[in-house]
Amino acid sequence: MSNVDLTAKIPNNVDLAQDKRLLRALEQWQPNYLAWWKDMGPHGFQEKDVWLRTAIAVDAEGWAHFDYVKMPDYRWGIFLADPVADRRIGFGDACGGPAWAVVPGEHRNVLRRLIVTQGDTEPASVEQQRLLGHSAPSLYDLRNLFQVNVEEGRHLWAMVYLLHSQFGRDGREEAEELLQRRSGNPDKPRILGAFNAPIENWLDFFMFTMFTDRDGKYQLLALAESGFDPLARTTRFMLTEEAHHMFVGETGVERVVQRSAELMRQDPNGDVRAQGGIPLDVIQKHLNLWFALSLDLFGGEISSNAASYFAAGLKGRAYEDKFSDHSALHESYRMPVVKQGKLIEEDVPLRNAMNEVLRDAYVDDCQRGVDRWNKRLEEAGLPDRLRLPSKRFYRHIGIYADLPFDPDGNLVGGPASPRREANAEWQRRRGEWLPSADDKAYVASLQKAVRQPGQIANWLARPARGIKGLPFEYEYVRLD
Ligand code: BYC
Repeated sequence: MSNVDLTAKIPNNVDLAQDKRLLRALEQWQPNYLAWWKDMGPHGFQEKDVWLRTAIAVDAEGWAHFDYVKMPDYRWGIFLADPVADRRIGFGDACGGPAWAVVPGEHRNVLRRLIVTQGDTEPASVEQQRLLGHSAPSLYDLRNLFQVNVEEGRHLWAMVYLLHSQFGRDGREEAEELLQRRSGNPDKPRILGAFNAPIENWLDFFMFTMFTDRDGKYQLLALAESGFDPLARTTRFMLTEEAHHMFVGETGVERVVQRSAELMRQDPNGDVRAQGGIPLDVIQKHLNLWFALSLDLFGGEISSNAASYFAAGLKGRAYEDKFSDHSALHESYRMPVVKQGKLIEEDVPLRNAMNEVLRDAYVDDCQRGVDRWNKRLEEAGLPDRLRLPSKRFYRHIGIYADLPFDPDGNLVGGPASPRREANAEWQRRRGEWLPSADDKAYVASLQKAVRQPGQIANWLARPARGIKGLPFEYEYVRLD
C-alpha cells in the first residue's frame, strides 16, 4: 500500500511533500476551497460535531476512520488507489500499450474537459443540498447527508489534484473556476443539467443519491478504465466512497416506500396522505423526474465525442474486462431513433453508441433498486408497484430531447405532434408524470426537522440498522 501522510496539511498518499511546487499550488487553493465550503456547504451546521467517516488509507480493509468532526475540520485529502504494475491500456486504438503516467499532449484538452466536467458535479451537489439539514427527518439522516457532502468535497479535491499536477496553469485556472460556478445560477451555472436542478426536499435528496450518484458510479467506472493512469487510480478510490452515497439513496427511498405502505394499511381507506405519509404516485413522479434528469448525464445516444474518448483510450466501458472485443470497431448497437415523427430501429457503430452502452448498464442497476422497493410493497400485501419510465421520457439531451414521450416511451399525440413544450396534451398530462405544484407543496409540508436521537419523521421508516454497528438512537450529530 502507498504510504499515507496523515500529519500533512493536506493528507495524501501521493508523496506531496516531495513536490514543492505542487504542494504550494494546492496549499494556495486550500483556503479558497474552505471559503467556498463555509459559504456554500451545509448551512447552519458548520460548528456542530458530526460523527463522520474520514478516508485515511486506500486498502479495502480499514480505509476509513469514524469520529466526531466539525465539518470545516474534515481532513480532505488526496488518495489514489495503489498502482497496478505494468498497467496497459485496455481498449481503443492504443489497446495493449502502456498506460500513461503523465497526460499525453495530444489528449490534453479532452482530458482536461472530462476532469473538469467530473469535478464540477462534486461542489454542485453540495450546493444543491445546502439547506436540507434544516429539515432532516432524523439525526441518522442528517449525519448521512453531511457524510455525502464532505465526501463530494473530497471528490472535488481528487479532480483538483489532477488539474494541478498535470495541467499547469490551465489546470490551476480550472480549479479556481470550479469554486466560482454555482448550481442553479443562470449567470454561472454548473456544467451539467441535473446539477442545476433544485433539491428541495428529502425525497428529492434520496432520489438524487439513488439515481444521480449512480450516474456518478458509472461515469467513474468508465473513467477508472482510462489509459491515463492517475485518472484511473483516482476514480477507483472515489468509487469506494461513492458506494455509501448510493446506499443512502436506495435505502432512503426504500424507507419512504416502506412507511407509505405501513400508513396505507393503517388507514381504513388506504389513504397515505390522511396519515401524513407520501403517496406512492408522488414517489413515482419524483422517481420519474430524477431518473430522466440522470439519464441525460450520460450524454447523447449517438456521440462522436464518446467514440473519440473510446478510440483514444481515455474513457472505456464499465468493467471493460468483461467485453471480449476491446476495439469496438466491428459491432453496432441497434437503437430506436426518431425519423419523421416515428420510432425506427437503426444500427449505430458501437463506438458512437458508447454513452448508450454505459446508460444501459446504469438502467439495469437502477432496476435492481426498484425491484428491491417493490419487494417492500409486495411484503406489505399491496398490489402497487413502482417502475422506471422509458429512457425516452422527459429527456433534455440526445436524440429524444424535448420530444413528447410519455413514461411508456410513446409519442404523445402521434407522429406529427408538436415538441414537448408546445404539446398541449403532454402539458395537460404533465402533472400525472412529474411532481406538480400540489405534490411539491404537500412534500414540503412534511419537511420538519426531527432532532431528538432515536426519533424519526412520520413519513419515513427507521433504517434497519445504524452506522458502523451503532444503534439508530445514537447521537450522530450533536446539536447542542
Ligand atoms: N447537461 O456527445 P454528447 C457524479 C453536452 S455524476 C449539459 O452528447 P458526451 C456525481 C456535452 O458536454 C458523473 N450538457 O455527450 C453525482 C457536449 O457539449 P459540447 C459526472 C451536456 O460528450 C452525484 C454536448 O452536450 N461525471 O460524479 O459524449 C453527486 C454533446 O455531447 C449534458 C461525468 O460526467 C448534460 N447532461 O458526454 C456528485 C464524466 N450531456 O462538446 C457527483 C465526465 C452532454 O458540444 N463527462 N452535454 O460543448 C463525460 O464523460 C461527458 O462529458 C458526458 C457527456 C458523459 C457528460
